[in-house]
Amino acid sequence: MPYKLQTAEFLTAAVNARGYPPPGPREVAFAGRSNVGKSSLINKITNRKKLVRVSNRPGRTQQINFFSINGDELRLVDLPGYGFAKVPKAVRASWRKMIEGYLTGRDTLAVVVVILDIRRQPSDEDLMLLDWLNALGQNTTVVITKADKLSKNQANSRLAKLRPLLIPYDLDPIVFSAKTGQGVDQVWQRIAG
Ligand SMILES: Nc1nc2c(ncn2[C@@H]2O[C@H](COP(=O)(O)OP(=O)(O)O)[C@@H](O)[C@H]2O)c(=O)[nH]1
Ligand SMILES: [Mg+2]
Repeated sequence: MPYKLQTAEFLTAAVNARGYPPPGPREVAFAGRSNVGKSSLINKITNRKKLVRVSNRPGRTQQINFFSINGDELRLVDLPGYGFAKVPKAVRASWRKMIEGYLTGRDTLAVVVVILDIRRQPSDEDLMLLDWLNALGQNTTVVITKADKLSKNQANSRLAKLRPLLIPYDLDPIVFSAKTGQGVDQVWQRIAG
C-alpha cells in the first residue's frame, strides 16, 4: 500500500453543518447511488471489516459519517446514498440537501470520489452529480466498483461503454472490487494527496 494506513476510526455523524467536526485535515468524500458499494469500498481501503455498516437494505445511510485516518491525518467522509426509489420524495430532498450542503460548504474538502457500478449505466443523478462537481471545479475521481461480478470480457465491454461517458469530465476511472481488493492502491494514490 503506497499510503501508510495505520488507524481508521469513526469520528462523528452529522445531518448538517452544525454537526460537522471542526475543520481539520483534508477530507475525501465518497458519493454514489444507494447500494452501489460505497461502504464496502471504505471498509476495503481502510482494511476494516466493519468500520462502516454494509447493508442489504438500500437507503440506510441518512447521515454524513466522518472517519479519521492515522489519528486525524486525513478524513474519509461517507455521504448519504442517493437515488433510492422507495424513499419518500421529502426524504430524498433532505438527503440531497445534506449532500449539496457538504459539497459546497466545506473548505477542507479535497477530493470527491464518485462511485459507479460496473454493471449499470450511470443514472441521471450520477450524471447530474458529475456535471455539478465539474461546474464547481471540484477535484473529482470516479471509481467503478463490483468488477468481480463480471468476467474479464464482460468487464472490458462494460468499461468500453462507461469510459466515453467520463471523457467530457476528463475523468479516468479506477476499476475496483471490494471483494478482491482490485484497485485499492490506485484509490489511495488518488486520494492521499
Ligand atoms: N461482489 C461484490 N459485492 C459488493 C461489492 N461492493 C459492495 N458489494 C455488495 O453490495 C451491497 C451494497 O454494498 P454497500 O457497501 O452497503 O453499499 P452502499 O449502500 O453504497 O454503502 C452489499 O450486499 C455488498 O456486499 C463488490 O465490490 N463486489
Ligand atoms: Mg453505505
